Amino acid sequence: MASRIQVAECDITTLDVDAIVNAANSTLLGGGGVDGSIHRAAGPGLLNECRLLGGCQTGSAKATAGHNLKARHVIHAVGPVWSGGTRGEPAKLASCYRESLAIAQALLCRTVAFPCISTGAYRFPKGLAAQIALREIRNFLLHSETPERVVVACFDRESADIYRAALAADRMSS
Ligand code: AR6
Repeated sequence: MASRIQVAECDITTLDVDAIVNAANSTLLGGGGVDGSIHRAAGPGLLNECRLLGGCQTGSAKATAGHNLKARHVIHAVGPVWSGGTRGEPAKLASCYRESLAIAQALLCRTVAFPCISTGAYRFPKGLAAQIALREIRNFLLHSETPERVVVACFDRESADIYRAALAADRMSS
């Protein structure tokens, strides 16, 4: 199972995968961080398409085309803002991963890349976010052959180290 999950330390916009997931906000109209990078790399067609989606609730996701990206699709997921963990943030983050994977499956994506949703501007603790992300990705792949491979695209060394350690522990125990 763990072999279908890979960690890459990279800019997610450069990846040649069927779909990349965006860490968006509920307007779906762009912003900073990975959202800003995806919109810059995809070009203005992405924003035009996003305008038609009518926003998206926290914990949910919606798909668009990839426009100028190598990826054919962008799945825009809206993670929770961390405010101490008592407002359902973990469940909402888990839901982002599940919904994004279900959309990727419906779009017949063989390869999907995720950023570390909510761990930047939205301040979700990185270790807890990684535990939730890996749990949801593993559970999904356990019950589905599609997508075949999921890449977690980490922008910083700290996040990549957290994911590599968690995956190594998973391999030891399986
Ligand atoms: N490739 C991969 N990961 C990236 C990239 C990139 N090019 N750029 C940043 N990251 P953030 P959030 C990492 O803040 O916390 C936006 O303004 C980053 O290091 O992008 O979900 C939206 O519009 C961090 O680990 O997203 C929302 O308003 C992770 O991506 C808000 O920020 C997420 O950081 C969403 O906040």
